[in-house]
Amino acid sequence: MKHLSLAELSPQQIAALKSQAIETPSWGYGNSGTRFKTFPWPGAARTIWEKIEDAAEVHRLTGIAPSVALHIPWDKPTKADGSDRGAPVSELDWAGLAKFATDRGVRLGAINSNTFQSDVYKLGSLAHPDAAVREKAVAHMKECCAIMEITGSAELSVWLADGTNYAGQDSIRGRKHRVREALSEVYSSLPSGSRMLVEYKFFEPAFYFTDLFDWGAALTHCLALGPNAQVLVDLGHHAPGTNIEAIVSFLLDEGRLGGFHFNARRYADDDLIVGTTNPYELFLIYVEIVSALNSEDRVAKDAASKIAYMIDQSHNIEPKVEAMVQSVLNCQEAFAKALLVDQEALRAKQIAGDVLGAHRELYQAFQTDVRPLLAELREEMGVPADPIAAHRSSGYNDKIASERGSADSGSGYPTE
Ligand code: PSV
Ligand code: MN
Repeated sequence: MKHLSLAELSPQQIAALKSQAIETPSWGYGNSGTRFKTFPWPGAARTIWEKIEDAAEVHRLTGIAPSVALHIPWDKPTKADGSDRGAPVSELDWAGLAKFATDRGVRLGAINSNTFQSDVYKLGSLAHPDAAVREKAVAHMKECCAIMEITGSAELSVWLADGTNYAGQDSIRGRKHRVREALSEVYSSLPSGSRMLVEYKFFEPAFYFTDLFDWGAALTHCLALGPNAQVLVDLGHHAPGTNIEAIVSFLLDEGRLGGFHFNARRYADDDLIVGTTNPYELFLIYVEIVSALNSEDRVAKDAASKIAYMIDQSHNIEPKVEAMVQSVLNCQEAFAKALLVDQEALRAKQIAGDVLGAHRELYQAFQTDVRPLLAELREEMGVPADPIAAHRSSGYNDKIASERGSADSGSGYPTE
């Protein structure tokens, strides 16, 4: 395997690596599990304050995880004494939470709405047949927009659990219209300069039909909503064998790739550490991004420069902070390898019809060992050359385990 040192990279490649930014999810730091069991992890974050502390630790170790995504209402900044429990979400101390984050070297990132845990959402949220339920869901999303105003968050990430279990259960076109109308209402409440990222998923929790079932459905809504509505690609939300890098390339070319939820899957929406099951896929996704960043095409280049790179993982048997550090590092390696692709040589081989030569241009970049150069890069950035080793020897895990203890086990996601 070919090794490279940092000195062999161009100043542009080094600058690109230094400015890489991956957002980590608050929900990846707390206990979460499968529908069968949640195994408590000693020291797992119990509150949004602790989640932010863990996110700050991941940034301290890697230097490229400067923001943390929030999920509402899971991440309400309620007071420790519980005196503001039940207060309207918009009246809570979001500014204080944002300051708590910046004091620790990170900032608040995307706001994720949650319209999938209330009993009223049994038949859907934005697609629900009852207008009163749709209004509740829209009101929640507008509340998320109000939070964004205070926290300065630039993205509202919308994922709907809406769908049906049986053919005939509801009108597919009727549901599409309801989703469109509700999304338009939310879109008009977006803080200026912010974006709505529309996430799709082909199944689960609904088993027959999902209202936002693929990138085509998400894109169609985004095109109707306006330029600030863009598609969010969660790597776990595709059928096996789907060519995700082609979706990425297509959306970039349309100027509608808003962001990613990085994770890895083997069978379904497994939410495993990104890059662990198919590192080649992750590399190929980054190849498409780098190609757009380097292209003359203004639309694709602009879209690529604004991508919100976010992780969406739930760790059920892994140590939370270490798992997140590993994910961030895997994204860094994939990006570094993609930057090594010789774009000119590749183009020349493509034009010449050199099928295997062109393929090898990509594959040799994938096969390069970028670990030594990334260790050098990290030293230049003032972070540990080996973040995993640094984390393991830092005592951080023991410290949080003794301070926070083991939360009660349970199952599934936290509730309101
Ligand atoms: C749904 O599976 C999803 O990917 C959405 O992004 C949610 O917001 C997130 O997971 C919750 O974990
Ligand atoms: Mn997701």
